[in-house]
Amino acid sequence: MKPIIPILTILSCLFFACAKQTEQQVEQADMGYYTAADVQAEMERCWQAYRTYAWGADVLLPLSKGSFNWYEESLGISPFDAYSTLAVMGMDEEAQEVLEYALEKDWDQDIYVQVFEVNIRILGGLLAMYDHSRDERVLAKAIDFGDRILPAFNSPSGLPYHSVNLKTGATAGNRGEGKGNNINVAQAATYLVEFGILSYYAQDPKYYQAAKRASKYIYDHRSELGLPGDQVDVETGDWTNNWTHLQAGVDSYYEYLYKASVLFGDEELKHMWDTSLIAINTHLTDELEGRLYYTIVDMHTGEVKKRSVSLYDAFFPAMQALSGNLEAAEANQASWDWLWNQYGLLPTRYNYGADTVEYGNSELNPEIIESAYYLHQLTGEEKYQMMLNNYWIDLNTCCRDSIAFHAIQDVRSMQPRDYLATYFFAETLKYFYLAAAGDEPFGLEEVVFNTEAHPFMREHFDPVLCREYLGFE
Ligand code: DMJ
Repeated sequence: MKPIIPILTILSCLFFACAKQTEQQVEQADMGYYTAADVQAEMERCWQAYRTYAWGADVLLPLSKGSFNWYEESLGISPFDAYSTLAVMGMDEEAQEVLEYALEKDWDQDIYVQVFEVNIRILGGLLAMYDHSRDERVLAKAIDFGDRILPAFNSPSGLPYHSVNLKTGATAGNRGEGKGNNINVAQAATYLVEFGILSYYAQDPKYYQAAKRASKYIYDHRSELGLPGDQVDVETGDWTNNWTHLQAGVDSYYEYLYKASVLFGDEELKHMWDTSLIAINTHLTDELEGRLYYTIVDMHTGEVKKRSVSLYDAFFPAMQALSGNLEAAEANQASWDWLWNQYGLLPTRYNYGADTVEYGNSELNPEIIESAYYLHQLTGEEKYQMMLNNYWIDLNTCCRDSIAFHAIQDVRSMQPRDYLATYFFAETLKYFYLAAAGDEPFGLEEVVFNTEAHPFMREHFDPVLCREYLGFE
């Protein structure tokens, strides 16, 4: 393995510079907006709660002051998700403690884990830890983890099985839900960013090649309208559902076509994104009462199947803004903002056709905040700061408890749920913080976030070396 250029270490320290009260932040406080320091104080409080009540477990249960693990044994997901936020906020001691925890973590666990989830949270978290710390031992851990999940891609189609055993490499379908070899498109094709970064740092194309084969499979099997289905069987390679959308279950497939093209300069992915966006704009847009939605249609006919959206779909204005479609991004974000203001949080699923809440739970999700952050950065308009401030106040009103934040069972009753999702550390607090911090740790143009908001500095990826290490033309 060739040594990494030392200047990167310096750059990375600069990008993750300590939080301090800038002029901009003093101004924000004067205007009554929340500040980066407010968010950092909440990160400190919540992280302390995790350390006190759940250290080593996957998830903090803030109301019972307990913990929860996704599987029979803990994967320690919260620390992996928290590291990059601790680093961005300049919480160096806490970040170092997590780094040392990561170095001790033994992945030789005889458990089946969801490949999609551990890729974005654990591998993504480890790679961001390496991107920041340049500690070669962290890279070794990331390679070890990557090698343990790579066997998931040994299917006839090249699409990953739903789950893989971390110790043996044996694969399994989505047994919990009795869906056999069925996976959704996001589970099939959200690997380009992490596997590309791993290939780059390990100087071994095998990871990126596996990820790209999976993404290309989904793209190449798109319908005559240019749209993928939303469920696929990894053994037969056939679609098992003709519905298509950009919502939960598909979302990050699209996200990674664009983000990986930006980070690595892979033009083929850029073409895939461009053609996909045309199909999305042609067939998925739906307007009702002056609001713009991206709906659910039949992949072959374009017939609308259901006028319903999930809060996860609020990632899309960020993608539209990032890829230069500001007008559509602003219109889309306005719809999400309207929905937020109906309830004071977003419900998990809302049927805009019937104006009814389908799933009322709300889980501290980041997407609407992420999009407001992108729009604020890219337009500079104060209305996005006001929007973010509104979300910050509502979240604090509905979800803040004595030790941290918790989910909500139903936005209509605001009954609390005893759960603090790991992405709250990785994403929700980070996007709030960055939106208020301005360009202090880094500007949006300098960074690409994986879908779990783990940041990677674009300058760290040399376009010529990307071709060599990732193995694309
Ligand atoms: C996160 O784990 C990731 O952003 C994922 O892509 C889908 N959304 C959740 C949080 O809502």
